[in-house]
Amino acid sequence: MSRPRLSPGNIPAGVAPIGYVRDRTTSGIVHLGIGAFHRAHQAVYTDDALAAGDTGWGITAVSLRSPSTRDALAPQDCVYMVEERSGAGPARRLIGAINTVLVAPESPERVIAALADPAVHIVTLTVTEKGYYRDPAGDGLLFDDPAIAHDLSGAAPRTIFGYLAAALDRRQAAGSGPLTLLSCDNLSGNGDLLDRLLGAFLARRGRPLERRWTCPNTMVDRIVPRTTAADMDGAPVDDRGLVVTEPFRQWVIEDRFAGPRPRWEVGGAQIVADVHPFELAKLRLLNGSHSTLAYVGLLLGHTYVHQAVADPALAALLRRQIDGEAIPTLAPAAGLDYPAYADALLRRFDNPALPHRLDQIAIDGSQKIPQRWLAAMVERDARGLASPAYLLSLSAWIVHVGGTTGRPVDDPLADRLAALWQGAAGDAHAAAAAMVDQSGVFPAAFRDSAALPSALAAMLARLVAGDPRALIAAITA
Ligand code: CS2
Repeated sequence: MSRPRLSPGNIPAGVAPIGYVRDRTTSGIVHLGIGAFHRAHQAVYTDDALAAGDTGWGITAVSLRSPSTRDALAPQDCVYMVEERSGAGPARRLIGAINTVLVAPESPERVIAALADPAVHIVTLTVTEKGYYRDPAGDGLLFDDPAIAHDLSGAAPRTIFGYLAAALDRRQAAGSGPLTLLSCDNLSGNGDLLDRLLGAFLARRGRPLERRWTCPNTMVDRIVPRTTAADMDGAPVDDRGLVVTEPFRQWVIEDRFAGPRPRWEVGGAQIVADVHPFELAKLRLLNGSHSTLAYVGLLLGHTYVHQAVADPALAALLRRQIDGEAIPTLAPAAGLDYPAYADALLRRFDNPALPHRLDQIAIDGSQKIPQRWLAAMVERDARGLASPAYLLSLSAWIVHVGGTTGRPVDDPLADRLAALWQGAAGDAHAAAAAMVDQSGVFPAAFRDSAALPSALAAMLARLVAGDPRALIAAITA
């Protein structure tokens, strides 16, 4: 039997309602990349600001690829539930911050017009690591990528760079106010990176612009697994926009706005002078651990994060990587207690009420591991320190992308990585060397290190030759 559809007029009992009159809000933010993470993170902080009276900060959200989110949200007037899961049971809340969803490939012009609207002061982005078209090893813009080449030709945009450039052109021509471009993706120095890549795009395009934008760095954190059919079936109403998440959320934003902003701090956002230490801790401790759990956990036969962290061998490996290898790369910073942070995040991972699939985290590893593992490894190497736990994580990634586990590999470099593995014809040393030198994932400091490539080859050889559990035991002994 079909259940009633969620809408502003049909809110089930027990769901916290919207705390403001939606009809009185207007859009001051355009968000690029409306996935579950945005709906469970920035949209929630924005909802809190709207409820506090900042009514000019509704969100016009943009799907850069598929119409599915728009098709899910539009029939329910763009409201949806955020369901927080913990041992205490679910807590549900209605979010009304999103006013409309545009599907970029259907109407590029509407997206550019929204970005150019003088009432819009902020563009937030969650386009995932690969949405930045950066060379993972070197951080430059991938000019050879067909999508970037297409956008440089001046045709209707496909990438964030084409859209932002078109909007900045129009804003300059109309004398509209400056824009804050807020990257909310898990990249090191995400704002600086966006600024650099956008600058490279504009320079190559050859039509200079007066610089009327800023790109503050941000650290975003909330675990948001992909919503499943079972999640939707368990909800008290038919909500096609449902997102499930943990109670925890954190947003640290560099105080470098180009113009006005909503009071996101009423929802708990931290507006600070320097985001870097927060960002590094989050990438290396949380995301770095996630990727280890994903690749090693899948190898050991696990499906979910909460199962993987409950495996004593994997927990020991993670502790070794966190305490023995990652934390020593983090400089002391005011307000950051790394051991306490690590303990708290291991408790967050251990949340059976929020099944988080390891294969979801394993997606796009080529775009993730440079900032999650490799940067710490090369820093350690420069100090003469070995990183056996990282080397094992990396070996598990190579085995995964080699395609030998029978699992599909979802990664923009999947074909290249599989070919490198196959070219090595079962020789682990050759496979490691090919990955390091030819994948385009490893930074020069790794490739040129006297120790790292051979140490990786030796670890990969041990992993493919024997029992992974015995290898973990040897490393963590
Ligand atoms: C995860 C992140 O999928 C992944 O790669 O590591 O999405 C992680 O859940 C979030 O960054 C948590 O804030």
